[in-house]
Amino acid sequence: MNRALQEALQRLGEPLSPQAVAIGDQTAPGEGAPLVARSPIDGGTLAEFPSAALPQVDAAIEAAARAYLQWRLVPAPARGQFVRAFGEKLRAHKADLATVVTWEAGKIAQEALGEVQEMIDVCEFAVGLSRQLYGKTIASERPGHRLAEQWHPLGPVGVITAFNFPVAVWAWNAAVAWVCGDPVVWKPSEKTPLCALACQAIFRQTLAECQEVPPALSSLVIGGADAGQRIAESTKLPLVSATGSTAMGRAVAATVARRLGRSLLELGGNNGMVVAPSADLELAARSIVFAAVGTCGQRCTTLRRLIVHDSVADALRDRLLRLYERLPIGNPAEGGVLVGPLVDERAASEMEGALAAARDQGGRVHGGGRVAAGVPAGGYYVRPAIVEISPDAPIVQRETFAPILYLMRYHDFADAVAIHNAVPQGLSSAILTSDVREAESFCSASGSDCGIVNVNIGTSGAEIGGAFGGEKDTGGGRESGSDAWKQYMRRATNTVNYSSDLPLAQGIKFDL
Ligand code: UN1
Repeated sequence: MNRALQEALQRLGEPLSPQAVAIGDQTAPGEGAPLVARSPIDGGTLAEFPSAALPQVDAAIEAAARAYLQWRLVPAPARGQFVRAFGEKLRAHKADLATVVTWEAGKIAQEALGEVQEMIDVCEFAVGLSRQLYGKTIASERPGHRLAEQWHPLGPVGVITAFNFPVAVWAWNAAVAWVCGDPVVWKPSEKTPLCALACQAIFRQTLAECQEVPPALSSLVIGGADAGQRIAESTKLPLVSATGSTAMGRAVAATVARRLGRSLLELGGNNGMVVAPSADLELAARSIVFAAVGTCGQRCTTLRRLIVHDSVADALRDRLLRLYERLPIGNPAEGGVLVGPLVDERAASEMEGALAAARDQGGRVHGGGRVAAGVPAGGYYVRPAIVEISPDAPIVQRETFAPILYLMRYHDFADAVAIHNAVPQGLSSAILTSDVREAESFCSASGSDCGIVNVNIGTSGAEIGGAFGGEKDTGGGRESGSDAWKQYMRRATNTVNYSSDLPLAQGIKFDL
């Protein structure tokens, strides 16, 4: 294991012999199939240990259910104080946690630090929320009656996350769930166990300094798809929040729906940007490159489809190609690098397959292909690609988790919006224009059909204060900011009669 990573883990208080199960402050070795985590940087083994077995997943769920009985009684502002303390620990460990993210997920240092900052931000948001879990008072139609809503904790929450945001997405869920009164059982991606263990280590440190907190407020089970399935099946988890592929989300949703549980899904994106003739092309180029090649094209918000007015398409393409030629590709732990590796061999072959399909479908491919020189051996480094292609090509319907940007042309604004919406996914979208009519119509009911609709910025890099998620195959869930907290609570509608009469609603007479 790399020295910098080793030292970061030690400072985080995570022992270098990882164990697959953590229930609060107790850890246990997994009793399931062996698991190996490799660094995308050089393919080197980072951790090798047995994964969690299903009875261990059940034990974590049981512990969370018991912790819930205690945690729901702690006043929400006091729950917020725990999240505040956790957020402070994150601040102190920001650089170390980012180092773990870089080595395990292959993110460049700037983006890894940004990911940890999202965790800190959502903790701050949740602390504020802990004093604002407001219910409504409603005018009762009956005299001497009060009609109001209360929001109560929901129960333990199952959280399933993906490799590409190995710490932030858990924090979006955990920080909000905790202030809402819900313990969390986390199944991270098998590709990023050390990131999860580091978060649990920070949780343990916070726990040691806080009173009244049941340890099983946070548990971790590192396992495969069967562990995720167990979480989806458990009637003890009223909410399951899952981030990942649409195929995974469909399986989780069907299982959770069978038991009438709640699921919160944040699945695939196939994000598009319309570039209008009035767009500032300098700003366009910068926002496009960050959105298309950041995290090596492995964000769910990555820009995958560029829909450019034909009057500016050639100029923009040439500008982008010049920038793409100069992209520093290499070891993400080294300063100055902007594009790190793909996560593994499978991701690299999927990228190759998508580019081959694009060529077959009439696409003109610029870039793509493996980078072997000047990068660590053993990692999958690729040259980001731009593909000029027709919007009718079937490949543009698919999310390939790699830096491939499809460039399509349009003539009429209405066509651009139609092309934009003609994919199964609906996460993030953007328009670059100086024309307020175009901007507003893209944001309107007949504009973009996505959950995130941006003007004059790219598709990725959302702030935590907004609700994050999207429509159609993206799964419909909303995590993080705004009123996403409501999904982590149950609503009780109270009608209180403080009169000595018994008038019935709807004016019903029922004289005895
Ligand atoms: C994800 O890729 O799953 O908006 C989350 C963004 C980040 C979160 C991405 N704030 O790009």
